[in-house]
Amino acid sequence: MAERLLLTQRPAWMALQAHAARIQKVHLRELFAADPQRGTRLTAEAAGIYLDYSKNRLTDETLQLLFALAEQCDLRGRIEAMFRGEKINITENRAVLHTALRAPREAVIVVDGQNVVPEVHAVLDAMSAFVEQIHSQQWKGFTGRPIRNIVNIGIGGSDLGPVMAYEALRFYARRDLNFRFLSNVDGTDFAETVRDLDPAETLFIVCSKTFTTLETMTNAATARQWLLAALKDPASVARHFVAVSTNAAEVTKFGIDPANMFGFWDWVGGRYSMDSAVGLATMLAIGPQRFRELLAGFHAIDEHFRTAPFSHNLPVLMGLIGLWYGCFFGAETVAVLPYEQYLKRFPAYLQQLTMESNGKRVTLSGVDVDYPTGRIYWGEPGTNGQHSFYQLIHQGTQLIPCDFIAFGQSLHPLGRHHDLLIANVFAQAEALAFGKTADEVRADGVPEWLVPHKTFPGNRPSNLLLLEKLTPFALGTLVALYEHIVFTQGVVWDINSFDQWGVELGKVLAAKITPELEAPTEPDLKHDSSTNALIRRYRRYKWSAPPP
Ligand code: G6Q
Repeated sequence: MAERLLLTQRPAWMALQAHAARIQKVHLRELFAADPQRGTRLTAEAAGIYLDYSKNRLTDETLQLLFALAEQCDLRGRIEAMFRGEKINITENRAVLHTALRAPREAVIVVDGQNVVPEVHAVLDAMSAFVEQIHSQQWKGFTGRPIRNIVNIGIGGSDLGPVMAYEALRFYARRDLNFRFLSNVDGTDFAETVRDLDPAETLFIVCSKTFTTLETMTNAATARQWLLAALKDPASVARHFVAVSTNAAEVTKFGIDPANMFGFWDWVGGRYSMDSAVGLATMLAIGPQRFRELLAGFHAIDEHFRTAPFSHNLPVLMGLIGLWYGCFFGAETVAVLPYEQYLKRFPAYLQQLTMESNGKRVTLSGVDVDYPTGRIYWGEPGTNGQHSFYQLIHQGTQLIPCDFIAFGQSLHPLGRHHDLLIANVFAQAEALAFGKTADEVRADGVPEWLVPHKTFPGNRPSNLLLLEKLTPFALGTLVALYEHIVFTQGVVWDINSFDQWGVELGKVLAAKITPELEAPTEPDLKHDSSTNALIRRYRRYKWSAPPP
């Protein structure tokens, strides 16, 4: 184990600081001019992902220093600790073993003296059997009708993964089943989700690790009422609800047959769970075989992350390059820009994965950090974003490193569409890196007063991930890539990427405020003056509303 120094006292960190002062003055134009091979040399490839990181503001020396920093932070040892099932989530005293969810049947991963891999495969087998029953229509609704609608009720990690994967893999999804994802406690979400559904043909998956989450349990209870209003018999619940959870007692209390509960374990964090039973909706959509291909994609990147030298290791490279901008260039955000319409929910998924994991301000030993940690992830699919926020990335005052994601083959090859799409992603990365100088603008005959407006400074960094085709396997590789980027950065920052205490306070306060909104007469309010006034105004609006 490396000596435990504060990050900013590590020799590589200090060297990077001095080095950054030099690199900040260098333009990507100069770096490319100095090395004609740069565009092929600064690339890496694994599990079908080709990463071009040449358009980043770095040199070989930068990379060496970043690798040295990773070594000094014992990244190698920490990777092994995670894969071995050590309880690296120290604030919750838990192992972090999402990698076990995609381990092959014969693998052995021991947690608390027990090999967890057989359990993982037992759940996958149970999920597969259930999916076959729905697909073959052996499983029928209470009135004997086949299931045509699947509604996943969950939130956060029990929603964002399933919905992202469903959208991403829709090309492979059964079109005879209608999938909906209900998450928000806002009644509008429930109303719009079920408005055109027939209860007799609808199956709800109540997806909640704890089975106590306010939003999910509120929606599940409303769904239960909705079903019973139509089918009248409490026995119908067992035919129209299944659960994904670790809490068998609460599942049974709800009326779900425990035989129809698909379990997972406390060593799977919510935002790392889309490849566990939380993926039941995904498996229902794409079938067990393709779900296993998805898992194989995850596993391929796991193996790569665990074994490849840092210099060729995609998550390590991307994690360290991201950290380089966050810590040494003041970059506060990262744009993730998939040029693939099916990945439209991928940035939203990554927001939770990255920001809930690395939005931390104390080290593992509880000391305040004196360097920036988790950055803001955001993005939209291209080319749409080009007609909206790219302006700021090209000519604004902030440095926004971009991750572009593109595929060599379209799932819908229509005329010139795909060439046009891909020409745009390559063009954007090129324009960001090299820009357009004032002289180049003048050479176009632009009048002098307009030149500053039409000049592109360039030197705006990006990674480009190019894959052959969006398949379940490819999606698995992409998600695992970002999971391990998060891990790499969390290790260097010396933070716990696997807890989320920051979501608790709001929950506690909301539980206090709810009865204050519901009380028939105004209660004694003891909040701050702003919160008190807002509660009073809400109560006025609420009680003045006409009855529904
Ligand atoms: C994820 C978080 C959080 C969690 C949701 C849902 O890492 O822990 O987003 O997934 O709060 O929790 P349940 O699955 O327990 O309902």
